[in-house]
Parts: sequence; C-alpha cells; structure tokens
Amino acid sequence: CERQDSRTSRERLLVVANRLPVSAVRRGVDSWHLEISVGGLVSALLGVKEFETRWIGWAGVNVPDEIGQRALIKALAEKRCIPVFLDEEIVHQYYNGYCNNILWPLFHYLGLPQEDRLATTRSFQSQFDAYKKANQMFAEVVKEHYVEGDVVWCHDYHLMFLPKCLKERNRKMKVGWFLHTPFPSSEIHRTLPSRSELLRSVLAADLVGFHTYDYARHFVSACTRILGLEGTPEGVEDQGRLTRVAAFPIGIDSDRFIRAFELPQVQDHMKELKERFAGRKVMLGVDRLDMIKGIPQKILAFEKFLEENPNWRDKVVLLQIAVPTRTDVPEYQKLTSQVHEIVGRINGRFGTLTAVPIHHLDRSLDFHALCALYAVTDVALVTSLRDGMNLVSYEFVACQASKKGVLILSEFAGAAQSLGAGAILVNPWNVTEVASSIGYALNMPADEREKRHHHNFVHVTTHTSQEWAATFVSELNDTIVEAQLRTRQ
Ligand code: ADQ
Repeated sequence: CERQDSRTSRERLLVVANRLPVSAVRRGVDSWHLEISVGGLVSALLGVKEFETRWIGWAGVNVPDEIGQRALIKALAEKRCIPVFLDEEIVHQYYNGYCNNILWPLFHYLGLPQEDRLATTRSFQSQFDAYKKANQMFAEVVKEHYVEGDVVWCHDYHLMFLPKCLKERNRKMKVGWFLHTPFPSSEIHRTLPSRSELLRSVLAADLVGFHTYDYARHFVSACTRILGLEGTPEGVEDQGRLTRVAAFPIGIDSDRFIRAFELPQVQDHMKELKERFAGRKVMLGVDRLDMIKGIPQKILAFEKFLEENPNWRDKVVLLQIAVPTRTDVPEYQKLTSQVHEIVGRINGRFGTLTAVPIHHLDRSLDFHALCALYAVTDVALVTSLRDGMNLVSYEFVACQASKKGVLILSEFAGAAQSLGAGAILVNPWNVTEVASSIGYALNMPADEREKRHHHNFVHVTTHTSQEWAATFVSELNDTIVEAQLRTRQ
C-alpha cells in the first residue's frame, strides 16, 4: 500500500496526467498486458530520475468489473502507476468531447467546432460537465494516495479543473500545473464558453507553467482581461493570493539517445538503412498523425521541391513516420485518408519502377529503430502548424552527433524559441518557402551545418527533461515558502 511506503530521501512526486505512461490490454479475466505509450509527455517524464515518482492517470481502457480493476491495480503498481477508472460515457464526453474536440483545437488556433451551432451548444454543456466530473474523479484518487509533503504535479489541458478540486480537498497540498500545448492569445481563449471557470480553476494551483514565455504571457492576459485580475511580473494576483506563472521549456533525456549508439541493435538498423538508401539524401518526418503537425502541408512542400528541382528526383527520399492517434475520431480518419491520397499521387507522379520519393509508415517505431532513423537523416522536417514544444526536433538533434544534419523547423512550434538559431525556421503554411528551404538544407555546406548543429546540440544536451522537472518542482517549493512568509508578514 502506497501510504505505508517508507519515505526515501528522494522527494515524492505524484505526476497526474490524463494517460498513464502505459496502455493496458486485457488478456483474461484477471490478467493484463502493459505496453509503453508513445507521446511527448511520456518521453519527457520517463527521463526524470530525481524523484520518487508515482503516476496517476487513466489506463486507456474501460474496466467495468471489480476483478479486472483489482488485477489492473496490481499490475500497474509494479510500474508505480495508479489507475483512475473512467467509464465509456465519461471518456466519450470528457476525453473525445471536451478535451479533444474543444480544448485541443482551440489551444492550437483551430477554433471551436463549426457544426450545427445549437447541437454544439447543447453538447458543449454536457461535455463540460463530464470534464469536471472526470477531474473530480482524478482528484479523489490523488487524495487517496497523497502523503503529506508530496508534490502534486498536474499535467495538461485535460486537467485544468484539477488544481481547484485538489485545493478544495486539502488546502495545504503543493499543487503545480503544467500545460504541454500552446496557451493561445486571450482573444482566442475568450471564445470558450467556460473560459472564466477554467482560468479560475487553474489559478488555484501554486505554480502554473508553460513551455514558452509567450504562452505564459497569453495566460496572464487572459486572467487580466477576462477575470479582471491583476497581472504582476511573478504571475496573477487575486485578493492578495499570488499564483506564480512562468515558462519552463521542456527537454529530453538526451543521454539516453546519445548512449543508444553504443548498442549493436542501433548500429545494425543504421547499417540496413544506409544500404537501403545508398546514393540518396534522406529527409525525415516523425509525428503523431494529428492536424496540428502539418503533415499534408509538409508533403505538398516536398512535392513542390521535386517539381522545381528535377535533378533531385532520384537523389532524395522523404521518410514520413506518422503514428495514428485518436483513430475513432472522424476528422483524424479523414486526415489519414488525405495523407495517403497525397502520398500516392506524388509517388505515382515522381516514382520509378525501382524507387519512390516518399515512404510513409502509419505506425510507431521502437526506440532503437527511431534512433537509427534520426542518425541517418540528412534533413529533418518539423512543420507543425502549432505545437507546444515538439520533442522530435530535440531527439533529432541529439542523434546527429556525427552527421550534423539540418533541422527545418516551424516557427509555430515552441521549439523555434530554443532551436531557432541552429534550425532553418519556416512558416509551414507557406509551401513555397518550405520547398525552397528544403533545397537550401540539402545544399548546405558542411561548415554551416556544423555550426548550426553545434548550437542546437549544446542546447539539447544542457536543457534536459531532468533539469526541466527539477526546476519546476524546486520553483514550486520556493513559491510555497514565499507564500507562507507573505502570510506571516
Ligand atoms: P506530442 O504532440 O505527442 O506532445 P512531441 O513533442 O513531438 O509531440 O512528442 C512526440 C513523442 O512521440 C516523441 O518523443 C517522439 O519520439 C514520439 N513519436 C512520435 N511519433 C512516433 C513514431 N511514429 N514512432 C515512435 N515514436 C514516435 C505534446 C505536445 C508537444 C510537446 C510535448 C511535450 O503536443 O508540443 O512538445 O507534449 O510537452
């Protein structure tokens, strides 16, 4: 039982996120198989070793029976994970509905759903109610496992209502909240019908963090303009209580990627890839298949490049690895068909009997294959239309110690603020600009590539996920001490 754990010298950190870092697949009445999930948050937090970490979240599966629930709790405990059980209806309304249909597109500047206004307004309220209910369910599980002194770190747009729920249960709980997506301009946020309630709930946290200074500034403006509160250099003040707001740019566990090249599996993969694509430059895209990642725009830019540069047609290949997500959502199904259609058309247009210009894979790759792929790449294309940070760009840089390949990076990814000096920054909506950047990157002289790579490599290896988490937690502890001093004065 968690409560009887003897406290180690490491600080206990309860990481609360919508999804656990593993997905559970049922194998029998009381048997479960656990698989590690792909995603930015998981990649970042798996590298965090300084804390005695417990994860609290949904296991991605409906478990209506008690036997199944008990068996899953036991299986997950070995991975230091604690499940929150959500039924199908809640998942539909909270996760598919409010989180993925409303907050995700809105925070990425894609606006609120456009279908029948009345239907949207009606379902909006029931989805928001389910969102609040789900957040309460998370809060109950946190309360059950919380030990005094624990740091509770809530993650992402799924859990904006959680800080308030936690503080209502225990005012002394140390609560931090971090957003992995962009926080949009207050002009966008104010279109959200539940705009004030969500802001107030987040403000119940002691520390609120974002990837970039711009997102933090947008959040503070939303609080001042929508709630009429006072923004200060430290955060947002409401009746003498300060919620600290700051930027904490995430990183990766760069050592894990660098060390991977000592492994024979990675070397074998690299050898295979080099043989397979000998004589051609390799361009790479690795994304979750999501509208924010700008995959169709990227492929169209590559088409334009081939169109304008016939001499490159048999000398370059684009490998696009797109792991499907939210596969039950019609818009995502449409995106998959759209990408397949464009890839098919371009391969038909520029392919030969022996080679095609685009290899598109609809699946996830294991870590070793991914490292090898990053390492043999000459040019990586990250063309997100909006992206909180984008860890793929960091992972690519970490794996390029020998090749010193070029990163083409969207100016709308948070990573543009940290890797901008080494990357070629592009507007992903401007297909002509991206196409000419591809030409520039493929022809870049070695000394310029080296200089650009060095800049980014230093950043990626010094701004790691470990440092990110340690900074956030230490700032949270300091914030609480300062607040105690203020109330004593
Ligand atoms: P994501 O939108 O998931 O994360 P990203 O930061 O690029 O985006 O991270 C994706 C992770 O999944 C990377 O670690 C990558 O290696 C892995 N991945 C993607 N496709 C894969 C594939 N086909 N096979 C194997 N692995 C794959 C959210 C936000 C981001 C933010 C992160 C972290 O949307 O903006 O950077 O959280 O805060």
